[in-house]
Amino acid sequence: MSFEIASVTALEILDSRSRPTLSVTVELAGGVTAVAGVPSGASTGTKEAVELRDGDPARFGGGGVTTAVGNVNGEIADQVRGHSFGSLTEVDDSMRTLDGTPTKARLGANAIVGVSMALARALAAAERKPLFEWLPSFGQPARLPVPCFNVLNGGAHAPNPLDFQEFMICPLGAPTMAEAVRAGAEVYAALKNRLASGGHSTGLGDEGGFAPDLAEPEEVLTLIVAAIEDAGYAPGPSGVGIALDPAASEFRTDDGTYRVNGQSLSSADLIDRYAAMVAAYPIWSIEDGLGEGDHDGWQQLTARLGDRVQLVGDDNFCTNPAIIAEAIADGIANAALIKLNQIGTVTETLEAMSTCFRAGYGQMISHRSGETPDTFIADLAVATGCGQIKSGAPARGERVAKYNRLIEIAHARPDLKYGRP
Ligand code: 2PG
Ligand code: MG
Repeated sequence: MSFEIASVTALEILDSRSRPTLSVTVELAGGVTAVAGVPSGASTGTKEAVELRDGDPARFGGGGVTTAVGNVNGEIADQVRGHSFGSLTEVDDSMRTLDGTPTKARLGANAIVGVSMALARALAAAERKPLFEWLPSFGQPARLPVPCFNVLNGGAHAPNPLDFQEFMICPLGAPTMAEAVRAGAEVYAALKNRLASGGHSTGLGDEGGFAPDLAEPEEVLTLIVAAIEDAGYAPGPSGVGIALDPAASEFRTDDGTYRVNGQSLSSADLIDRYAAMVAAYPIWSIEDGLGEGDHDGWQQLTARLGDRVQLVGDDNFCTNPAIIAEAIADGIANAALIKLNQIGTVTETLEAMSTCFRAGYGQMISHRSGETPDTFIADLAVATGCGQIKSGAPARGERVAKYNRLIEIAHARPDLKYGRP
């Protein structure tokens, strides 16, 4: 199918953390329009595609995105408007060529990914298909993903003393999408009660999880297991399991050791600690268990726990197909976190996922800690059949929007299976 783009425009809007981001609108020549909101991270990998910020201290402390907005309204619009294209990939490729850098640093990955997402949506609408039916897959049939609810926040996402960034509850054994979301909400409520009755704060972190003054990861895990039981679910694969994103790059020190609750740990110490946690708690997935540059540590972690636990690369992989291919060859991790804005186009995101799929690596679709109500990732998770998504707590509108979209998709397509493939 060929199509023509009539207009591409962008606006500076706010994300969930009150920082500027882009809203991008694409109009096709037939009159169909679609909008996308661009997400933004806080614990970023050094090899992520570049999020272009103005750096003008007089606006938003330097965080404005008017340059990126101007690039959409100017150079990108001039490049793509009025031409006939045969696919989304052709447009994505033409924006990459126009940018001319390997990291989308000139035009901004935030500008480019917004156009790519809005265009995908417009093309789906033009074909009168929901986005999840329009997005191409690469061999895995569409399915409803296990939602991984980040119920307790630390690290770069909360001002508490907790070094680990994310503690997620995952209703692995839920019979349906709706029941999975219900389990997430019920355990979240039970955890709130446990925290309150223990005299802890129930204030929230950036992703809607609680952010109490707890510092020891094991103490948090014990509380979460108790909350799962309080809510009437079985902790583990038949009920509700636990996934971690320690985001270890954030607490790795210059000398290569890891600082956890005031203690200095070597990579080997931290791996021992994870092994003990996996033995004591229903943990099935650990993301960024070690820091981005800790190549040897990652190999040891994979050799030690890779046959028992999903080990997800985020900061070290950056949704980059070439980096993921190298890591696969090096025996690092067994899954990748997938974030559209880490690489900057829908096409390359799908490429990263298919690279994983071909190597038998898992793929977990992810939001960013700075979000908008955009639900693109819910459709992406279903279309690609990857079976897992993390979008924060079952609270706060920008997080819940994704889970509610999954409930809608499940309702519209009762034939789709729920769970990991
Ligand atoms: C992560 C993400 C999302 P951020 O580390 O996985 O939870 O955080 O968007 O801040 O990089
Ligand atoms: Mg992460």
